[in-house]
Amino acid sequence: MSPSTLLLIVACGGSDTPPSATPSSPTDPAWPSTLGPAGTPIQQQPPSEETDQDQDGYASIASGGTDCDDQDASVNPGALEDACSGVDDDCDGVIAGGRVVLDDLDEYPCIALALADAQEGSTLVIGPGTYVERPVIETTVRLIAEEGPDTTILRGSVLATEDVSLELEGLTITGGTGTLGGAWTGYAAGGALHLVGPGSFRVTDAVLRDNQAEAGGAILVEAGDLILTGTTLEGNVQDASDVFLGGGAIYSDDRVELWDCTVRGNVADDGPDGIVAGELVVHDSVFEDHTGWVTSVGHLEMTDSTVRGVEGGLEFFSATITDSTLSDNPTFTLNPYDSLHLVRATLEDNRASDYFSVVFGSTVAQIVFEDSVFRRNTGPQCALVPDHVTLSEVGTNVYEDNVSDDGSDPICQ
Ligand SMILES: [Ca+2]
Ligand SMILES: [Ca+2]
Ligand SMILES: [Ca+2]
Repeated sequence: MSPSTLLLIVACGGSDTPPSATPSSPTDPAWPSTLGPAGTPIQQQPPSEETDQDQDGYASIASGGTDCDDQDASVNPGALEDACSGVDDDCDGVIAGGRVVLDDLDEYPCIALALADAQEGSTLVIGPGTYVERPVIETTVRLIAEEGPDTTILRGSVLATEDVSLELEGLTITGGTGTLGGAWTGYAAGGALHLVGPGSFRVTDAVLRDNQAEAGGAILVEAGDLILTGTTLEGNVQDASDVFLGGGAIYSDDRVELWDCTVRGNVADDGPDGIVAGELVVHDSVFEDHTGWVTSVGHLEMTDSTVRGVEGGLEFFSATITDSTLSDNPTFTLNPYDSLHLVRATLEDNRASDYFSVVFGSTVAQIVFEDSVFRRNTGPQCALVPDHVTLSEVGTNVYEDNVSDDGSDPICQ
């Protein structure tokens, strides 16, 4: 038997082939090559009515095909999985979604169906599972994943519409691509969370990872304060190149607070890779592994935090940085437009960019060093502080082994 004859028999479901070799659809990977000798097309035959009773183009598993429900044409390997259907739509053996309990009463297979019955102030308790959906929140609610972000995963973006506040806890959100809505007309905004507001927003013990949007890679806040606690923002991307936006992790015109958070490896197409905000308060948190500027904010208040592995720096109008360590940054500049107060801060092993000192100042900024430590920082000239800013020194500051390439004093005053 020649190979082409075998192909024809397989394609026609010949009786001398094993059931597992029976193809189910032209789009089924099991469908054999469509080219005969010398590349000539072979006439394909769809599954018979007997093997494909729901006529969705896929033969039933019982007949050797891949249709896991041959009585439902909406279920087949080519269908899109829908967490709200409660069945395995795409026949991959996994039912997306899980169990969502609304106000301790009713159960739903997905978040969106529970939201449809939610009242102002409702609580949705989300059970373990992978929820493939894009919930739209139109009334103030709490979303609580009791078993935490390791087992409770939302693949999609959340949109909280106008005047809605939101509390979200214990959830991983990944693979979101933002939503249209609010004032950001024309932009897919907030890869994981698009919060229109005005409202107040709390995100606790969550993981927002590998989301992507044109504005706010992980989170876009249009109006309202955002408080994140115990949350990781990692690998999110802002990717609109036609506007200067930044905010690979977060974009907000208002106040953002981070408590015990990690912000790691986010990317913006243009502008700061990490957080753009009107005001940013950072406690017990880490910024690391960014290949560009991490912040652009109005006022920055940082306490008990760490910045490391950054190629860029922190930009702000004014800042107070207290009891924090900024170290091992391959390219790093603290860049105040108005003022910077370092209190019990440690700056070690940072390399200023080609244009800046480690502490620079885009304008005639007022800079105060108080009881802080500066070791092994280097730069092209005036490695620590240039001469155009006003430096005040308070208490006991320690300077060791800071070196300018051109031999100039590390502090040019
Ligand atoms: Ca079928
Ligand atoms: Ca089917
Ligand atoms: Ca499935």
